Amino acid sequence: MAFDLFIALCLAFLVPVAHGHGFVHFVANSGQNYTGWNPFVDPYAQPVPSRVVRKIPSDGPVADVSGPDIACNTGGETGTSVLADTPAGSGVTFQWVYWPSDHLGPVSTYMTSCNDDCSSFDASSAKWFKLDADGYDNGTFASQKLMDNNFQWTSTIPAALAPGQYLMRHEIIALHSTGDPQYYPSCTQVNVTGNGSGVPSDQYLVAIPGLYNGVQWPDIYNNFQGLTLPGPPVVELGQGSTASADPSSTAPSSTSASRTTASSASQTTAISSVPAASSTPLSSAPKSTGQCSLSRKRALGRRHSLPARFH
Ligand SMILES: *[C@@H]1O[C@H](CO)[C@@H](O)[C@H](O)[C@H]1NC(C)=O
Ligand SMILES: *[C@@H]1O[C@H](CO)[C@@H](O)[C@H](O)[C@H]1NC(C)=O
Ligand SMILES: *[C@@H]1O[C@H](CO)[C@@H](O)[C@H](O)[C@H]1NC(C)=O
Ligand SMILES: *[C@@H]1O[C@H](CO)[C@@H](O)[C@H](O)[C@H]1NC(C)=O
Ligand SMILES: [Cu+2]
Repeated sequence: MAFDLFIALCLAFLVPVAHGHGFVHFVANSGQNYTGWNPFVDPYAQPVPSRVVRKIPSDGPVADVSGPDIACNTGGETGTSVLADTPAGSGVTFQWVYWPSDHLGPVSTYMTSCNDDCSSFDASSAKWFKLDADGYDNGTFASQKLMDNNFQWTSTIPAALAPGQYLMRHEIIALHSTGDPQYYPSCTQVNVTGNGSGVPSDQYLVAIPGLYNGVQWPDIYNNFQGLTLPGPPVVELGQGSTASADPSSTAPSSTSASRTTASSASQTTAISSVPAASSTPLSSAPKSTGQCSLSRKRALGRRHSLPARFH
């Protein structure tokens, strides 16, 4: 049964459609617009280009929230040789090449220090702080907002952040397949400039993997009450200080908050050891891991001939 379905899905890839899922195609800051890592072009170029965006293998999702690939996408634990010089306090715009409108869900951007050298920094063991996270607001999913904004999402680097090398982890989560969330993380290497000395205190830090362990996303089609996003509050830096965690200022657990802010974020189990909920074979079969015998590249581009819940 499961095998027959798998074959059927593989055959369905033969029906041509226009698009895959999309990925971060450009990253623009106040000074420059950088080309991101294009998984369908860059690996085949001579020479292979160095991008400020770490490599991704495809435009498909990461499914395992407890493995290292959830940090910076598959293979993104390791760095590239270039960074985007970006002033503290300025915005960084992530430009997606495409996004399917039925892949509804949250958008968020986290950041972590590379400990002076992003090129050799293992993202999967990092502690991250949240710049922004948006789920569902007044009838609109964050993914839709991104699409409506010319497929762009802008996140602002805290003005007081100490200069140095950082990773910006920008992500869309697609919730169209109930019980089988799809994570599309992407990491950009930035060299933050400025005179700040701010270092986020522990209350703002979370491990990834860890952030999504045990998180149960709701069915967005039935009795949907809104989204509560996991993770710490949006980071706040004092006047260049490294103020230690103050328990009384910890944000309380929220209700069905749609937009996560410093005051409404839910303090979930940051580094829980609860394993990720296993997904059903039905919805996990066509994950974009190139498991069909077809060329992975071609299959990815054709996945969208299937109903949304199949990809
Ligand atoms: C970056 O450049 C690309 C290609 O020209 C363009 O499509 C995109 O809108 C630019 N992004 C920003 C934020 O300027
Ligand atoms: C909520 O959405 C409705 C319908 O689109 C719109 O008229 C209203 O202005 C929105 N409210 C806010 C606070 O954005
Ligand atoms: C980062 O920016 C600082 C300040 O402009 C500069 O001195 C340094 O060389 C940059 N580092 C890298 C690796 O580009
Ligand atoms: C950092 O401080 C120096 C010296 O005070 C100043 O010239 C420079 O403009 C400052 N840079 C920023 C980004 O504030
Ligand atoms: Cu899809």
